[in-house]
Amino acid sequence: MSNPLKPNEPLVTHLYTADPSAHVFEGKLYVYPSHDLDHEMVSNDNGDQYDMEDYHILSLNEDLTECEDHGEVLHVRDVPWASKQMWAPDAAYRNGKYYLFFPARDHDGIFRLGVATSDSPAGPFKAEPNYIPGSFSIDPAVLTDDDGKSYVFFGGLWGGQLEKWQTGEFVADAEGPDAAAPALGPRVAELADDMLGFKESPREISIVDENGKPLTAGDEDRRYFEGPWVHKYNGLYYLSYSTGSTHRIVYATSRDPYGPYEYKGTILTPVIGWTTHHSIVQYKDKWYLFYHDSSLSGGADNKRSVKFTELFYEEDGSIRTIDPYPERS
Ligand code: FUB
Repeated sequence: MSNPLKPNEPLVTHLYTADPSAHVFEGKLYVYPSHDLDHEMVSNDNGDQYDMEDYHILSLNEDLTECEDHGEVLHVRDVPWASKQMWAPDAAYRNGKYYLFFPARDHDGIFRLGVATSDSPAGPFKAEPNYIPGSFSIDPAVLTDDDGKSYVFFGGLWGGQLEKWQTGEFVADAEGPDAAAPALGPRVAELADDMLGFKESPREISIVDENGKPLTAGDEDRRYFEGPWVHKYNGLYYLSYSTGSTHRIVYATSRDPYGPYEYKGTILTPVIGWTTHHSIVQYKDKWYLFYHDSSLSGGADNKRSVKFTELFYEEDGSIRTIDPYPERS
């Protein structure tokens, strides 16, 4: 199916899509989104309303004016370890194979990260029988660095269960740190050469202010919530993420993929709908932000649509803040 595309408009309207991870594979721009189902759910802080079951892959034509839906490429029924909630995925390429990384609840209701493989960037993907050993929480995002090493960044608060892993074990009733304490950071681990596991125990990333002080858990305008994405620009690592309860996409930079990352500012101001989730990709000589909002569904938190817009760097490497509704200003 294809639609004429305009920036800041849904890529597709025949499905609800969210959490876009955009990559250029084989010269083409692919988008790996979540697939929101068109059903009525009660919204709560546990994220029960995000009851997704499968993934579709989208790709854009050369001048980014048409979008193709490659159909269902993986369903939860074909993932032996998973029970429900196929949340934000990402994709990567290595040694002639494509890898789809995705979170889902296991049969004990605990979020884990899984991986599925394909010979084509458009799928279909076949899931590994077990989740990645040592994995937890949600929102995997993979960066393959210039030296060929691949890292997965992940983690999300509240429904994403990151608070429950502060001791290294799952503690069902654990709560987040006090407001004045350092906020929880996303996790990062180098991936094994076969991309099917971690090469090391995940490490927590520290996000600090301009004085090197860790952002606190009470600093909801800036602290990490979910949806990490790491890209490189002029040799610098840019970690961007959602602030959750304050609904922004913000970013921090570092000279080291493991951090610490220094907070820099806002990339995307709040969109319609509770969640905000994005990716950043270079295609030809331009940079793009892929994001979602709930405008097509009239504001339903669990019925979102993927959109894109151009992203600009200032001369000093900072990212210009994007208003998702420029026509309103
Ligand atoms: O789509 C389900 C969850 O909502 C994602 O995993 C989060 O990043 C948020 O967008």
